[in-house]
Amino acid sequence: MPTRPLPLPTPPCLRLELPDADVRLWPRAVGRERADALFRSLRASVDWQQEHVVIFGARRLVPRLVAWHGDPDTRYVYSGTAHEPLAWTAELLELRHLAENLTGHRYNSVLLNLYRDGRDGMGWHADDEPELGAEPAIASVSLGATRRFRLRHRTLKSVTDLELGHGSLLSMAGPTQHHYVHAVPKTARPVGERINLTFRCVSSSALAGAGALERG
Ligand SMILES: O=C(O)CCC(=O)C(=O)O
Repeated sequence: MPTRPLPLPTPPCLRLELPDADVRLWPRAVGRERADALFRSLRASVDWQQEHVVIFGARRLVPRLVAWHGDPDTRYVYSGTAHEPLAWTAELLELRHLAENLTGHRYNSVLLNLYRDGRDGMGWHADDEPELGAEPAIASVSLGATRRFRLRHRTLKSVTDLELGHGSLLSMAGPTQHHYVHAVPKTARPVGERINLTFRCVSSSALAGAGALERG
């Protein structure tokens, strides 16, 4: 009698008890060895770019390196320039598949951030650009050094801190982006490199006037 392959075990998921939010965390979505290999490969193969923003006329470097990949119609406009997506690679498709399977949402693009050390970070913002739709679903995969991720309720001002470790997946969906902002603070602690990938679903008909990368 033919045997069926056993279903792969689903990694454990924590649902955060937060008002006005749908936030779930899979601390070990990617196994250790695969996460090590993905980190090494993405670090070496991605075309990491140092972007800048102009704030009150002053040109400032964004404190991290970035790359934008996705379907051909998922271009982003920021800093006055339309950024065409780079093509999906095997590793990015593998992670997108994992993110879609675990979260139940579909993604057509991914923003990659490389935090070189504790001097790199991301300021408070929400992923609420119009092209992400009414209730944006974001799946955020972390590889490399553990960094603190802060979520702050816009009106209650309550702050929740998560430590996003190697191979973790954080899902933010439903009303989360309307009610919360989030940040990855810089740190004086010695900390190694970290790659974060935020999978998104960008509407092909809308272009952002100020996109996700214009963040301090
Ligand atoms: O690096 C992270 O964990 C967060 C990234 C993020 O907030 C973003 O790409 O909008």
